[in-house]
Amino acid sequence: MLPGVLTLDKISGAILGAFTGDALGMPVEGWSFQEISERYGEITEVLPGRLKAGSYTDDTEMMIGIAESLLECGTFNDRHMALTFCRNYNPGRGYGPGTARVLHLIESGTPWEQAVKKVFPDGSYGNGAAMRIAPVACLYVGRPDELRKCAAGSARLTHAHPQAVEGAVLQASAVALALTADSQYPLDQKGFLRSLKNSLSPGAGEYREKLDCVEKLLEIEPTVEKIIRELGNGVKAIQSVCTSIYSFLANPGSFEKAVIKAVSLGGDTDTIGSMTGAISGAYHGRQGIPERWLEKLEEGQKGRGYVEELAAGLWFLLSEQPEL
Ligand code: AR6
Ligand code: MG
Repeated sequence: MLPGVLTLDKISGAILGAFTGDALGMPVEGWSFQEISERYGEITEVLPGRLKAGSYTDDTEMMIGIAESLLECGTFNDRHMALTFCRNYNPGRGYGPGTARVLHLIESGTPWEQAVKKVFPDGSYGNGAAMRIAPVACLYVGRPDELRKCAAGSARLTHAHPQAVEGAVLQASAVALALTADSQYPLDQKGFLRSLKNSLSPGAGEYREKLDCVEKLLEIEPTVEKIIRELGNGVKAIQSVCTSIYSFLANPGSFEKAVIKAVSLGGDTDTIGSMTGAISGAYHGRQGIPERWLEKLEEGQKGRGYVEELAAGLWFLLSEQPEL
């Protein structure tokens, strides 16, 4: 039996929410909070930038790869998922330089276990493994051990650093928790954070500290500068996963507000927008995503319609899983 509150609308919300946040943040990736504030105030519409309005970046392209591989194999298969990332790779989407190199190495025949250590000997600590993780949360919601195994396994294909791996597990856990929370009732933010802390591995001290910081920030009305200073807005997983969790928890009543606030922090806007969108979309469902944003998302071969089909496929696969 699936948790009663879980619906196709919530699964679609997580997947399309990630896509929407990515597209909203794309035009201002790398801008500072001040630059965004001076030019736009806040980013409230899906705008053109480096790519056409509504285009997704590497975040969504890699999320599509995770969903495709899970659906094709019915479960996590490391080699298959790594090759799916390579098959989908489009450099125009703006991949992190480390991830691009790992994918080139795998494409030219290097096993992923070796490729991932050739680029950074200790592995990448970027947020590239966390940004793409929503499909794992959708498939393993309510199964924390399997969720951790799959999230960590998928992360290690390109990001071997423990901070990137733990960040991916934490982001997956946040999306899974949001999927099982009923948005008809007020969100228990403290309970949400407690569950997340309980899901951390014993070695994840830095993330524990960041989540403590999230809890303190929720008790005050911090300036944007304080949020950025304490949680970060950068490309490292440790500088962005908890920022996204905070953006959701500080704005639990509205997908729109959570994602606008996340993107307007500046820095790695597409990825922080995408991770916030996945959590908030899982909570509010597809129906919580503004229609005017959904209408702008790119169509085409692997565009919005295709991503919606992937969400429906995950929902079907989830409902076929043995009883929880
Ligand atoms: N040692 C030194 N520098 C590192 C290390 C390390 N172990 N790990 C990461 N860096 P990358 P991502 C630095 O390339 O995580 C895209 O826009 C290094 O400068 O693995 O896939 C995505 O959308 C490296 O290039 O990328 C995300 O927003 C950078 O961190 C973002 O980039 C990012 O790591 C990160 O994507
Ligand atoms: Mg990106």
